[in-house]
Order: sequence, then C-alpha cells, then structure tokens
Amino acid sequence: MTRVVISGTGLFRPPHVISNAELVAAYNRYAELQNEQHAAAIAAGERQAMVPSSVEFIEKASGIKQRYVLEKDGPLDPTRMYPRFAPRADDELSLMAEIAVDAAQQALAAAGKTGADVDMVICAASNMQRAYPAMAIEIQQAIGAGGFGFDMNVACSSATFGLEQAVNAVKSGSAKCVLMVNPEITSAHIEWRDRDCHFIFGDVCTAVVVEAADTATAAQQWDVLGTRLATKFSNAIRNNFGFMNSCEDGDPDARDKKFRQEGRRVFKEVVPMAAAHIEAHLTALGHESTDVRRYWLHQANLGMNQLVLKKLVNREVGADIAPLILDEYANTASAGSIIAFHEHSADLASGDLGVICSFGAGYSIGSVVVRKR
Ligand code: CO8
Repeated sequence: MTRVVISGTGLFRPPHVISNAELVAAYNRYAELQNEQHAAAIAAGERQAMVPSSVEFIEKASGIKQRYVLEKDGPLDPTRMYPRFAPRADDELSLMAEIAVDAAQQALAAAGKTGADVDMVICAASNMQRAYPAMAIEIQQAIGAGGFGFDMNVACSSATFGLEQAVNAVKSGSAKCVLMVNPEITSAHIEWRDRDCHFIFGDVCTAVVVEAADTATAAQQWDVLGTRLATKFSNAIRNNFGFMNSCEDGDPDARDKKFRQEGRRVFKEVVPMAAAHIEAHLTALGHESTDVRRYWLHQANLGMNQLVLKKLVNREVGADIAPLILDEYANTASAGSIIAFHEHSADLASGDLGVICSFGAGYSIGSVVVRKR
C-alpha cells in the first residue's frame, strides 16, 4: 500500500484586522440608528429595540479577540454592515482563486514542489464564489498544474474531508501530488447585523500538499496514519442561500440566506460527538488519546475545545497539547484546524503523533491522524 504524507502547508492571512472593540462600536451604532428609525414602532410595542453587543461577552463566550478580513470598511460602516468587493471581469483571477493561489504557493514551496508537480486540485470550503466553472479548475490553471480539479463543501469540515479525498487519490494511484486549498471568505456570508453571530468569523485561506512518501523531499513530513469522516443531519447550523432563491419569489436578502445557528445547542451536541469520534479513530489505529502529542482542533470556541480535550484525556490541557488560534483569527470555518497545524507543528519531534480534527455544520466531523517522520 502506498504510504502517503502531508509535505507542505500554506496560509494566506488577509491584510485587515477588526478588533472586538471596533466591531462592537460599529454594531452598536447600527443598533442605535435602527432604534431611532423605528422609534414609533418600538414605543407602540410593535417592534423590539435592538440591544447592544459587548466585547466582554464575545471574549468570555467564545475566546475570540479579533479577526482578519479582506475588506473592513464595509462591515464597520453602520449604514452598510457587509463588505464591499469590486466585481471582476471573467478574464481576471477571481478573489477566491487569488487567495487560494497565495496559500498554495507557500504550501508548494514548503513541499519543495512547483505547480507543474500537482496533478489534482481540491478546493474545499464552506461556500463557493460561483456555481461554475469549478474554483479548483481556475486554481489549477493559475498555478500551472496538470491532471484535474474539483470543488467540495462540507462546511467547517471541508478541509478534513478534502484531506481524505487527497489521501485516497494518492493511495489508489489516481493522483501523485494533490493540492487541497480552503479559501474561506466568511465575511461575505455572516450576518454582521445579528448580535448573536456578528463576532464569530474571519477570512483566511489554507493550503496542504499531499503526496506519496517516495516522492516527498520536504524537510518536514507527516505520515498520514488514517482519516475518518462522519456526518449526522442537523438544522442547528444552516444557510439557505442557493441558486433557487430567485425562483422562490421571496426576499433574497432574508435572514435565512446567511449563516445562522443555535450556538448553545451546537456546543452541547457536537462536543460529545467530536470526543467520541476522535477516541474511536485512535482506538482503531491502535492508539490511546493520551498517546497524542498534539491536537489541532477546529477553532470555533475556546470552551468547546477545552471540553473535547477534557473528555479525551481526562484532565485540563494547555496550548502545548491543543493550540488555540481563534483568539487571533476567529472561526475561519474549514481552515481553522489547518491554521493550527500550520502554525504549531514545526516544534514536534520525529515519531510524535498528532490529530487534526474539524467539527461543524452538517453536523460533520473529520479526523486525520498523523505522525511526524
Ligand atoms: N453581546 C452581548 N450579549 C450577547 C451577545 C453579544 N454579541 N450575543 C448574545 N448575547 C447574550 C444573549 O442575548 C443571551 O442573553 P440572555 O441570557 O439574557 O438570554 C446571553 O448572551 C447568552 O447567549 P447564548 O446562549 O447565545 O451564548 P453562549 O454562551 O451559548 O455563546 C456562542 C454563544 C459563542 C455562539 C457559543 O454558543 C458557541 O460558540 N457555540 C458553538 C458554535 C459552533 O461551534 N458553531 C459552529 C459554527 S461554524 C460551522 O459549522 C461552519 C459553518 C459554515 C461557515 C459559515 C461561515 C460564515
């Protein structure tokens, strides 16, 4: 059986930062303007006044301190409250492909490869910029890759599900060197006018190179010992945006056309699922959860990750066992666990065991068990 390795990762970090203080100031000004505009209806009891957001709540409830975004003036303008992206002509590189190419070039450089070595491109993310042609095919052309490419979406688990497709393609011989990218432009599909979720997400793109061990030349390589995926239908995280919206004669800007969730329910339901999933995967590979040197977990909520780890190893663990990146990046959907791996894996020693794990909408859970070569 072909041994498969992760031989490079890359990270595109957008140029703009929005701090919690800036975010809350913009939201609270928006709420004030709304309350002024609807003062009569509020006084008549026909409408509820909007309540201010708070930095203290955001940091305590989520652990998020700031987020990177591709455009910050739009979301911080209380009369707009969403980003402003200039449309691009069909013959220009699309924004999603642009950030993917940036992360891809870094991952390829780390792997000691060029685009010409790649024969499969997977674009795995929680939203695609357009229906077709596939983003992956545009990225394939932009980096000069051969072979084929396709898009896939499993929301926050897109990257781990993408890694399984990459690993299986190399094992089966349908590809030799796979580039898997996760361009997450979350700022375009969160609802910045909703106090319950306006703080949750940030923009970013990650990239991973997966290849056969016998072609890998990178200084840092990770044997993929196994991948495991699971899904269970839930409406607790949902976005009804889609190509049929304009035929449904409803409001295309209605609240259900952007991200929404029952956050507390997600927290309660997903923590036990994720812990049991990781434990079963490790057991199937002949390992125990305490054998793992590092867990690179999905980055949605600090408390959630602490609870998953407590269930797994039966004690409180620090950042050395389970690094946190959501304080700086916020929730970056599928890219979160890959950012943690990218930024916090170089210090591990040969033979160290690690787990990359995502969990989110679907529900979906994906785990990738790796060992440093
Ligand atoms: N400021 C001040 N107070 C607030 C705010 C705010 N911004 N928001 C809510 N409150 C108040 C509420 O009104 C409530 O008040 P009261 O007690 O008087 O009713 C109180 O705070 C508590 O509210 P919650 O119960 O909602 O707060 P929680 O403690 O549960 O924290 C969290 C909310 C942080 C959202 C938390 O529930 C959480 O993180 N849950 C896990 C969520 C999760 O993991 N989701 C995964 C989503 S990501 C994913 O799957 C990918 C989807 C695709 C990507 C989409 C990209 C855009």
